[in-house]
Amino acid sequence: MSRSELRRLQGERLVTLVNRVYSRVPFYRDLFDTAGVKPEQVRGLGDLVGLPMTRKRDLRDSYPFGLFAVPLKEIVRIHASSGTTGKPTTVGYTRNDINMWAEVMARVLAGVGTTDEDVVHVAYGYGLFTGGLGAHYGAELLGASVLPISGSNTQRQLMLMKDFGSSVICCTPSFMLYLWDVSQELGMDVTSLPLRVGVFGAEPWSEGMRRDLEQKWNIKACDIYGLSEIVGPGVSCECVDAQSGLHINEDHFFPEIIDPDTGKVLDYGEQGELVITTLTKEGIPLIRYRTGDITRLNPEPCICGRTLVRMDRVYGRTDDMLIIRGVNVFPSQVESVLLMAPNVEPHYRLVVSRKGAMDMMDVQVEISPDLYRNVSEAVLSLDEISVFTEHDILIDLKKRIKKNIKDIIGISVEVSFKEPGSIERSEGKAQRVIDMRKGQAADA
Ligand code: DLL
Repeated sequence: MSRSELRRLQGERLVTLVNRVYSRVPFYRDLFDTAGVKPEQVRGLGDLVGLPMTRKRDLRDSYPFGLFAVPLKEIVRIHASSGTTGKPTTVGYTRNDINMWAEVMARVLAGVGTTDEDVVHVAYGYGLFTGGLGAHYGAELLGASVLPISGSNTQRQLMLMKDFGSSVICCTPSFMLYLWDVSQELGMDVTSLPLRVGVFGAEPWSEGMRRDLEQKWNIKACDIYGLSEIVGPGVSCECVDAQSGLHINEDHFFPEIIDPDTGKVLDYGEQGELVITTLTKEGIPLIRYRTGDITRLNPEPCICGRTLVRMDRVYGRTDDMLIIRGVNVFPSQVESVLLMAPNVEPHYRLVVSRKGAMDMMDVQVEISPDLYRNVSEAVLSLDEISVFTEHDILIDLKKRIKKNIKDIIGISVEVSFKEPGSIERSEGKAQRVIDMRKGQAADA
């Protein structure tokens, strides 16, 4: 579809959406009335910018079903976020919503080269989390043979991958790393598996991590993005031809980028917070929903021929952004720098604390098994630290990583090396940050 045709379609859908939510959802009626917006004033896409925005707290405040635009009778599926910080957020899907979701997921899987000849290994978690079922329905709609293995059970995953000839895998990038670790322990040569492509998302990851996964597994690694509030996975995804930006399924999810502090809409190319309007969703339509995710948009045509706007890989969430001595830092930026260094593994965590008024960050990263063997002769554990810290190779490596972080991100950090395998592996979304400042008084 040309961009002008697409714009017309988006405009028509927006007008229908605004009228529907105003007449059906008391929350939106109040929101619009308070903002002084009448639905009949919205005649096309140009009027979107005048509409009020919505946020995660609106979903929380209306827990569990307050934002639903249809009676429960028409809802055929309910998903919910984990709700680690308070009440979960609930999302309900009508049958049409499930069909739309399957369609966008089928589209993105086709975009990474999946066909009905593939065995699609779905290792995202099945359950209230949207990853598993989202990928499942899309792959099934394409006619692929779907393996609904879900997360965990790493050894079994590897066995089935080999026996069933999985050719496409869907999971978090951190789980893919974990699978690789286990394959090495088992002495498996994963590069000779039929696996061709990985569809990785649900957490931030870097270009360095992409290169690492592609090389370890001999596959193409594509980035997929989504959030449960909007639909789940399938809001956007890279195509395998370019692997350069994630095509947003704009006919269903209209993107804007705003300055997170002022709310001002930014131009294409400018970095800011992604805001999405669901143009076709029935169960729980969202208008100008602030995702909290930082990215930017690129409308240039892609070599793959798709005309859908592309977003950059998500650098991180506004609420995961660390402020270290006044500098904004996303964990994925640290990951990029770590992956440039030789002899360290992509297993890391960032421990943030406060000493007096100073924020401190300790970058804890595993060294490679080879280096570990070299420096320890495979006997001592890194806890018996002096041998290691005084080892020339490690001293040099530490200096180099610290300098790169200082040069590229602009902060001074501590770096601690950890024994291979000692940092907890993740079967879902990796937990990269331990922020101890929350419990620490400024003068502690
Ligand atoms: O993570 C949906 C999903 C499942 C996406 C499988 C991709 C693959 P939630 O649990 O609601 O939904 O978490 C959504 O995860 O706002 C982002 O902050 C983050 N996120 C998702 N995909 C990516 C990605 C699913 N590719 C939140 N890169 C979002 C960076 C991502 N962050």
